Amino acid sequence: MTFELTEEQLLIQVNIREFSRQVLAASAAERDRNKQYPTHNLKKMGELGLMRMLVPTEYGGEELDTVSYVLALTEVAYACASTAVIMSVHNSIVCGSLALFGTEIQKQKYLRRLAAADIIGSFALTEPEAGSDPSALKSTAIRETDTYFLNGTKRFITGGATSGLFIVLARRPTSKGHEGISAFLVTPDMPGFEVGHIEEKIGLRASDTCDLIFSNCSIPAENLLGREEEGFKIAMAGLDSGRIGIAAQSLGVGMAALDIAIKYAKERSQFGQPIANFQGLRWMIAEMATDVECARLLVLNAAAMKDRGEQCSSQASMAKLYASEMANRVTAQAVQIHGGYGITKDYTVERLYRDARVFTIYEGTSQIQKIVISNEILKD
Ligand code: COS
Repeated sequence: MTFELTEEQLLIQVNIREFSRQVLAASAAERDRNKQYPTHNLKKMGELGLMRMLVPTEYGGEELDTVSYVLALTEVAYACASTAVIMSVHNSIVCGSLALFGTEIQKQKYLRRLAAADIIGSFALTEPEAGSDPSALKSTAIRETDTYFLNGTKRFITGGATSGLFIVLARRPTSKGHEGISAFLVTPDMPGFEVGHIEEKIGLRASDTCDLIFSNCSIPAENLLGREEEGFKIAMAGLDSGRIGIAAQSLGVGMAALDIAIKYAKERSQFGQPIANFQGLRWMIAEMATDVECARLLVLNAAAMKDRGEQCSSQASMAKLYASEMANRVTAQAVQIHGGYGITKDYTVERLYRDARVFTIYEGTSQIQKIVISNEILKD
């Protein structure tokens, strides 16, 4: 399987590579240390069009293809994984779901602002007792005339304390399972919205992860996204796109770890010669490069299928499964190649290793991806 990129796609890749390595990479270590949200960099990314890549031009977007998008997202992740997850959720799930399911009024009101990066979008599905099984969510939405009243707690919400728009999933009180779940567009100024506990995390420390608490939060009825009780499918479709995004993020981190490990192996001498001369390390580097290349092909394949309008849930899950596991293997090997230095804050691989850890967990664990893939393969 080879991929021939168009001139436009190559140009996007080169330009975003230059921007990411010059601008985003420069402050990534400091932001990781200080848990500092990349407000400034997101503004610059907005100016470059990175926060509206998939939005139709009629709402101020770039209307680019998914392949271009994953190329750009990979470059951003190469430089800063925290920034990449914000870019991924905003573009893949939030802008994508609004473009697909939003009303004209919702698109004019919210999609335009998201496209301009005036506000960043977040996705609020997970709850304390509904992670891998989102059909167990307990948050409720009750309609009274023109208002929905939302009650419940969302957990592990990327951008919970910083985003300006949330897609929130909640259910009709008496409903069970996939039934009765609806999606809502919620802004932090709506009465009854509160940011709860902010997590102290191992990695992706420059992107906040929070509880959101809804106490009779009043949402105008016009902020229902899609049809009533269509929420589970909206969330699943959003996650199909989201998983391609997280796969691209994982690829970027894996590529960075590989490049840094190669450079170090050539510079570091032991036994009177560069450690890159030793077969033990050469084979490790060969395996890491092969791993990265496999992930790259799966990511591009899933993105290209999406661009062709093909059903790609399974390929999105394959890309996410493989790339996220790859990022964990490759960052661990990069730390190993660095020896003792690899576990110190002075070396970038230490941050990459920590950042990669969540990739096999969020937007569906590796085990969930295997359910999606096997269900597709084994269906009648
Ligand atoms: N796109 C659109 N609709 C989808 C879909 C998709 N990718 N996947 C499932 N659906 C629909 C099904 O067609 C089905 O609809 P009908 O009832 O009309 O037939 C409905 O959703 C239920 O599907 P299914 O029975 O497959 O749901 P399950 O509860 O068995 O769950 C998994 C399926 C495990 C795949 C799902 O729960 C999942 O993705 N879990 C992980 C959630 C996750 O990623 N959490 C992380 C938090 S988000 S950061």
